[in-house]
Amino acid sequence: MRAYIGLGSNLADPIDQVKTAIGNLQSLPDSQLIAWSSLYASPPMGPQDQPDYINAVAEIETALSAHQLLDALQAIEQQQGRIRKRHWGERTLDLDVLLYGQNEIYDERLQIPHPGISLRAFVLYPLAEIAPDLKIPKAGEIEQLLQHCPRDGLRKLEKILL
Ligand code: A4P
Ligand code: MG
Repeated sequence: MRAYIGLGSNLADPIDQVKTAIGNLQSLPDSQLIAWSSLYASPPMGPQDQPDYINAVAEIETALSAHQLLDALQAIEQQQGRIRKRHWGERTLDLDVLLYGQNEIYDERLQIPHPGISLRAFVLYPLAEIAPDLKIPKAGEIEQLLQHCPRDGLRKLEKILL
């Protein structure tokens, strides 16, 4: 299954956190890292008294189920010293399953497509960088979504070399 992972960090050297996490995605079981976006910086969504975020999006091909993938991503969050302070607040590393093929999953552990995708510039722009022709279940063509999503201070940084 083709899946897209959103990465975000605003604590403990966020650029390094996101680079390390993309490296860790290379070691996911039964999966292959296909592509990853540039890094992006943006002001925080939510409480404003927290540092700016670094975000990126990665594309994988995986034989894991969506729930196995979530388990593996949460293990990476733990391994990188997961700190969460408050809702929409600062964190060392957040890994979200944005899309799992064209599947729609809504249960107590997973909401896919991730509900924030179509409104969050820090998800949509990096996602469009690596998948410009993507169609998002329920939301539509990514190109259309981008046209209705202001950049909100989003800045494209470097492309990471692994
Ligand atoms: N969960 C449900 N669906 C999913 C999914 N598709 N992918 C559940 C991953 N997890 C999913 O996660 C809580 C639970 O969500 C998980 O146990 C899983 O079962 P969490 O990471 O602890 O918390 P959260 O819901 O991600 O945190 P929160 O506080 O709701 O924040 P968001 O929505 O992730 O946003 N500003 C900028 N500029 N950039 C950012 O990346 N991120 C946040 C956090 C706030 N502001 C930001 C950014
Ligand atoms: Mg999350």
